[in-house]
Amino acid sequence: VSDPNFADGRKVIVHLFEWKWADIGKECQDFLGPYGYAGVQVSPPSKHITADGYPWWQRYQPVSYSLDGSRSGSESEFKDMVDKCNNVGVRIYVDAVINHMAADDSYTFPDVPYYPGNFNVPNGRCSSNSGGIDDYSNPDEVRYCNLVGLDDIDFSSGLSSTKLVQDYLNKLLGYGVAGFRIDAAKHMDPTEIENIANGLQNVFGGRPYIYQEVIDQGGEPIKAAHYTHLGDVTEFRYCTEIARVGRGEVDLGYLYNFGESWGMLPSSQAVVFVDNHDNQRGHGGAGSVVTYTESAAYKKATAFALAWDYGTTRIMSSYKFSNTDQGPPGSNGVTSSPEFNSDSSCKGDWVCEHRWRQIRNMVCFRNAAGTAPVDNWTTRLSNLISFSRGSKAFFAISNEMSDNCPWLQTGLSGGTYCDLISGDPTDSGCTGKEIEVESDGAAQICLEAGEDSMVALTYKAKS
Ligand code: LM2
Repeated sequence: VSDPNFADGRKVIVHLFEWKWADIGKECQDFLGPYGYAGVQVSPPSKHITADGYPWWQRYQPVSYSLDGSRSGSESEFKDMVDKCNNVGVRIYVDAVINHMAADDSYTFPDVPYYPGNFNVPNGRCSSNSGGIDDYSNPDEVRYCNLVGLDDIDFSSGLSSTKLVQDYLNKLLGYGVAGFRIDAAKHMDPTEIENIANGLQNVFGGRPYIYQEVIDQGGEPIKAAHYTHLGDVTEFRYCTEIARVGRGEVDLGYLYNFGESWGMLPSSQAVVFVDNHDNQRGHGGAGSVVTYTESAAYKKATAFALAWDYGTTRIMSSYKFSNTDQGPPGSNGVTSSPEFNSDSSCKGDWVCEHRWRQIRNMVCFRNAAGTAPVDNWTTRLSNLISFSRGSKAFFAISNEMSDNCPWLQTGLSGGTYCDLISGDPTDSGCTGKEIEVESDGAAQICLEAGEDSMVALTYKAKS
């Protein structure tokens, strides 16, 4: 359950939020495969409600387990996407909304079918007066009452989980999906998730990858750690800390033990991200996160996240929005396809953080670093640090107000390397900075103050 089923050498998932299946298949072939992305988290594929103004959150209100009737496309388009992506070594992870169906007073979803007897509120399992979650200090209420009015499924009898597993999750696995983000896992009993997970068929010769969305900022009785025996768990405390790194609000020197010793989950169980589709727009446990709108801080936070050896990393790929309900680019609820500039960035309202050079090259960095541990940690000035990943890769970052050119130990073998932050390696050299590493691994690294004040080298990008 904790093996992401990545193809060899790949490490990073991107959430292509609200992208259409056909566009994702193409993106796998044209971009994600070639640049070494490991997987895509796709928006919920089940049939969903439509609401006034076609907000993005329609997708979190399923009305059946049919794969026809989602804004991202049809069942056949979904299958085609999975095939295309798998063929280029990119896995698909489905955002599985399984805790609930849509908000509907009838508790009746004939296409599943589910009737009132399939839901916790009509079955008397919810103890709050309102039928909603009023008290987050009461775990039963969090799990058996309706989250923001959404009809909360009763999995206690096995009746509902059989339908869910057979008609939806196993069907997706049969199409070659590699695993699931379990939406609202905090709102489900771990034993109920376990029963569901046990019913899943194998994929890629092993168990499907499960990562559970548990928003645990501390202070509530339900903890992220209550779910780690079932699979990986999202680590939301990471978002707050990494935002401070990007914005220069924490001395970088403190990061030498960033991870579990900061009160977060063990690295092998954590799924980490700078922001997600909820907290980037003030939903879902928001907090102070950094997003594409602060691009300088965002690039630094993401680069550090990808360089540092903690957690399984997921990159957010967003669309621009001016109000927090706004659905994806398009009109009348029909999503548009992304279009690309000649520098490969996205046009218009698709942000495509995953295509930003600094971010896509740091995905290559993480792949190159592999399992090599952090080594050669150096603090020069309180806001200039560097470290290597064994002898595979080297990263330096500065939040200093001045330019600095220290000599640093890179851990790399001698030679000329292309910096992956300022440019790309080419057949004849580098489009960005070239860095000379001496035979003893030392190099003079210049970090100019301001945006992109980082240097990233890997053994693969020698010029
Ligand atoms: C999640 N994780 O646990 C998702 O990441 C999050 O995006 C989902 O909420 C939530 N759980 C349920 O799957 C989103 C959105 C909510 C929205 C719901 C359902 O953040 O604002 O709620 O999806 O569409 C909306 C309205 C809310 C209303 C509800 C029911 O905003 O005011 O509640 O629909 O009609 C009365």
